[in-house]
Amino acid sequence: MMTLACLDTLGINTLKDGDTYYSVLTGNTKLMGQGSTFSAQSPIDGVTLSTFNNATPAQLEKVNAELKDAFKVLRTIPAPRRGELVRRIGDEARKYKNELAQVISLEAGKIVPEALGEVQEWIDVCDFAVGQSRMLHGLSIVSERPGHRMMEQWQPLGPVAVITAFNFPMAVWAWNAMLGLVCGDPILLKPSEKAPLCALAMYQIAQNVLADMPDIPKAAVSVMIGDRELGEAIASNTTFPLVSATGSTTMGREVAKTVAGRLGRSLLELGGNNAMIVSDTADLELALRAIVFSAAGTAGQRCTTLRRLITHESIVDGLVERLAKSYGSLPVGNPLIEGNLVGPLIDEGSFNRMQTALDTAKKQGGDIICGGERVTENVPAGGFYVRPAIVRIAHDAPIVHEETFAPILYVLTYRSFDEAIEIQNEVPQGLSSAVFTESMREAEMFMSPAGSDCGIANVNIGTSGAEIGGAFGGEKETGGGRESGSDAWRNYMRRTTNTVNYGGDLPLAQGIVFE
Ligand code: UN1
Repeated sequence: MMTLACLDTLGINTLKDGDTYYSVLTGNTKLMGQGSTFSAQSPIDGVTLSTFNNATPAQLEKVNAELKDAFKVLRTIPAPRRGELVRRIGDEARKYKNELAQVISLEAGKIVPEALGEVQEWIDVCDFAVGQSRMLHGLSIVSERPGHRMMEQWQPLGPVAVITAFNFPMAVWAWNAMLGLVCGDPILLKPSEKAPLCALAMYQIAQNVLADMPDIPKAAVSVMIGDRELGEAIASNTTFPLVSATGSTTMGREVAKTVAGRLGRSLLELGGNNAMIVSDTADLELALRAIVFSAAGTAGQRCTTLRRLITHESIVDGLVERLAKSYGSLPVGNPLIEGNLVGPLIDEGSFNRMQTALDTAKKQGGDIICGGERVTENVPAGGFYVRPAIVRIAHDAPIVHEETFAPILYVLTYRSFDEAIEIQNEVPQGLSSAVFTESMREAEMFMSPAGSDCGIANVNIGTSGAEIGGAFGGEKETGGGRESGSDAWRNYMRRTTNTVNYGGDLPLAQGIVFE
């Protein structure tokens, strides 16, 4: 593929021996994995981009020793200095934005504007984290006892493991790592096996900066590339007080159980089944644009992708007709070619799951309005390109309650706004949601305690494309975690409550007399 030059520019090609890349990277140590060999293919054309050996649980032990040593140093470095590290990493990400985006496109199949947007999330969260590095505030609290005062401090937590998915290979690491670093935690990344070069690119950028900051331990930014066995070893290891995992609900359930078994903390961002309510009062021009980006963008492979359109029955026919027209003109093809808006699915398995979901929808009474078929003309051979699908179906058809990680939009109808909210909330997932309405009552109702039960509830914008400044994540099977903005930094710290006696007496709390 002609764009592989980005790997040279980013220095990723130095991270290999022969044709095989290193799987264990701690800044001090570069090792081949000792497990089985695997290779990662580009979803664009199926061509092999990289070959690795899986890192093993035994190798994790060695890395953990380095992470623990790194933590001892990192926790004592003033937080603004750790912010300086993140600021410089952000500068490098700015400098290599195009090359980084290319690696995302190659491995995840994103169209270039969306890949650039993902790198921008990394850059933005760096800025956010740099500011936060001077604002790791605790409270000061009045004491009930004379001559005492109380305060809270936020302390570094320890090494944090970050397990990521293929679809946001840079942004999700960055949300966790940039904040974790300013909080004083070394970060071990276990990336998706479908996007290992993205991990190497981020590692290399961070190590270039660390080379210039000798007071900061290099293992603060570490990577291990491995399979499920490595993931399990990480989840069960007490080295990591926090495991942050993004991916399927099935994976999250396993991680959560294992981490909870040792009473560690997990930060989960799992499946979504995101809905938009389109009211009969909605501005349909705005709604249409939002629907197409949210449902067909990223080929339906965002956890925030719009999957259920809950439409007022009086407007559904016209809306579906206009949507089908927009879908018909969506350029599907090579994501590296300007103008294409829908790139490939990640792999054949994903294509098969989409086909199965469409067959199931038909069996459950669904009517496929358009799309779903494989596109083979004017696309690179070896990639799995599809036309995004629109399916009219009942809101309670079982398939509608599942997340299929592909561009299928289920169109459902409602009569009363209360019913719309009930439909919105009736699925097991709870990530993102939206309403299009010009009615202030409906908008406020949607955001009220009796409204959407999701972590994200938007008005007159789509379900996907959240800014980094907000806390990102969702409820129910989405896992309950919040990452990125707002006060998500607290996940990466431990809170201490300090009570200080500056008096000459020793009064006990609650007025207890013990003498
Ligand atoms: C994901 O798909 O895992 O809100 C994250 C969005 C992006 C992040 C998606 N900022 O769509």
